[in-house]
Amino acid sequence: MPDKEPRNGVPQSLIEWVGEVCRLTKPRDVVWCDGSNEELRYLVDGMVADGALIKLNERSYPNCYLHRSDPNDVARSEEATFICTAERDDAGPTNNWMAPGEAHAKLRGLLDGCMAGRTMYVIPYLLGPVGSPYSQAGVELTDSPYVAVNMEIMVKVGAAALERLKAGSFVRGIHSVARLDQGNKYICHFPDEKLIVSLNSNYGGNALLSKKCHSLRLASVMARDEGWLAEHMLIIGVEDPNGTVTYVTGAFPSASGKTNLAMLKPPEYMKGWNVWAVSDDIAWVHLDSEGAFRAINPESGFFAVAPNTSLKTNPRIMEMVRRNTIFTNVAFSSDRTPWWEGMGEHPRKLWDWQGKVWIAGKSPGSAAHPNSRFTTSILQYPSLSPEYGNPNGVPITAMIFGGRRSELLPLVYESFSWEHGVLMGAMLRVETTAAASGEVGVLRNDPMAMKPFCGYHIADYFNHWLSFRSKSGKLPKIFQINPFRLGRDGSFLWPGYSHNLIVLKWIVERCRGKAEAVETPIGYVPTPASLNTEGMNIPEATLNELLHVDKDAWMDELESSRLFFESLGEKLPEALRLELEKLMDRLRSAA
Ligand code: GTP
Ligand code: SPV
Ligand code: MN
Repeated sequence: MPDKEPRNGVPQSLIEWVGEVCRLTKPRDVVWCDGSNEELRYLVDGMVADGALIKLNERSYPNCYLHRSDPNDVARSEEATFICTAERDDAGPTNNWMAPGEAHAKLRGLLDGCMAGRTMYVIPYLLGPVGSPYSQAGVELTDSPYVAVNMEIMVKVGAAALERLKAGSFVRGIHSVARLDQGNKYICHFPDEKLIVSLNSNYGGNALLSKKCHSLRLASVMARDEGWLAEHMLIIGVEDPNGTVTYVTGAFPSASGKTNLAMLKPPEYMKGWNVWAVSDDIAWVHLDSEGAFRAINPESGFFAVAPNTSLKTNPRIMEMVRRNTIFTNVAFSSDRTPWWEGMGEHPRKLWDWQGKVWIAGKSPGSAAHPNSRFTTSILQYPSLSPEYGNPNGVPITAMIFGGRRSELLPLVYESFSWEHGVLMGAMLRVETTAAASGEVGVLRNDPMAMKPFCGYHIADYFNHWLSFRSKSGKLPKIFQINPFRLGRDGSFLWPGYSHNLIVLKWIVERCRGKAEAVETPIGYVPTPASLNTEGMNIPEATLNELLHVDKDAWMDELESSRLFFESLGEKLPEALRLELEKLMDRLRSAA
């Protein structure tokens, strides 16, 4: 049985706040989570008993469960996400804004009695390695046992968190499933109060408040004020055959390949190389005393996309999710083996993500939801970096921007300078995915893959990035990659997944002053020979197409970036405007 009372040593400030929220939301009882295995067992068993989780096949998927969310609650809801700052301009043109007074009034009405008849879980959590100067504490109060069990996998719940929050301030999160009323869905952030309130959703980033809400939206504001970066980035260590490990971060928008790159299994033809995962989604990047970039992963688990994960595309993920995993919105077969599109063979008959019978070739739509996901502890990942728990983080040599782009962007290229790299990130324009509600495949500006996650004015954020020029003597090199180019027949030109290690190798070698490149107007593009594609059998013409710089198409792209920058108003840094002009000039003189 979990604790119904706070244990000795829980700070008074937390006890008082929990009391305050209880008086407002009126739960039937309160559970103080300690993050123990027994507690997780108890919560999971309770959810199986009441049908919120379905136990999967114990032989093939031991201790694995399926959760089906409400069909209207299957992705992040950007339209319901608000930054609540005193001035509208502090949230900037890429965020929804609400005045704090108005937001509090509205939320108070909705919170009143919203947990009646339910249990409220108090979840103290630590983000980042134990003992790290960069770690942070938070507490989420939620009436969702689904959120509680996911949080116990995603972050460090319990003693380590209480220890940290005794020592200082902490982020407060209030979450209620309420009545899943779509018209009253709000995910509100109050940076000045370090407070998050999320109502009427039970899905992923809307409800697991440690993830995008704390680690990115609120943390990005703290990072601006304190001189560091909170980014939507994976962190990996790329090991070469000599055993040297180079640490790299990568910012790609939602459902655009972060988890798969972080968990890449080297192809047969790259003996001696390996990729070690530190993070698959979020990086907190601080400067050390020498001015070098050091990155930690605030999270302790994965909440990652299921579709297209298979033994072929990513055997390491497949191995990892075969035990102790919670699946959300996948399909399963009659023996309760999970299935999703792109996994491979399946029986003719399945139960789809809503629990309806699904017959291959007959039933409409997909069996698994396109944004179906799995939640697994990072400690279960077979190629977890030994540096994952290093309180000082890992030293970053290169930063990559990327995204889903069926045309234009080459497979990989390198920026000329820090400022040019910041421009690359700021210009990121990519196709939307099923990770957020709304249309899929629409091109939109998603600077640094942070459009939905930057908690303040995006032009100030660009300025913050530029400011590292003078703060650091060891700036990482900046690259852009795009494994999603399509050919005329609509199929991917680049096989991606494990083969992306060829691209990582080029990046690592560029950082060491090796690997050849041609100087083009947009940056350094690999020579075909420098990519070492011998092992993978790619036609020469395809490789040339993947590396081609279409100057006219780039001029159109720059025009669209110019308009986007203009829409940001006066705060746009002059240095960025200049970089864009320089890029235009280079393209013009090359044409
Ligand atoms: P979030 O967790 O939403 O932030 O997504 P993510 O950026 O971690 O993306 P993820 O690695 O989960 O990939 C999203 C989808 O793209 C999955 O269906 C992957 O199988 C697919 N994908 C990932 N990498 C590649 C690649 O190199 N090529 C192709 N064609 N598809 C890929
Ligand atoms: C994303 O959308 O970028 C995700 C999934 O990683 S969620 O946790 O829902 O934000
Ligand atoms: Mn991911």
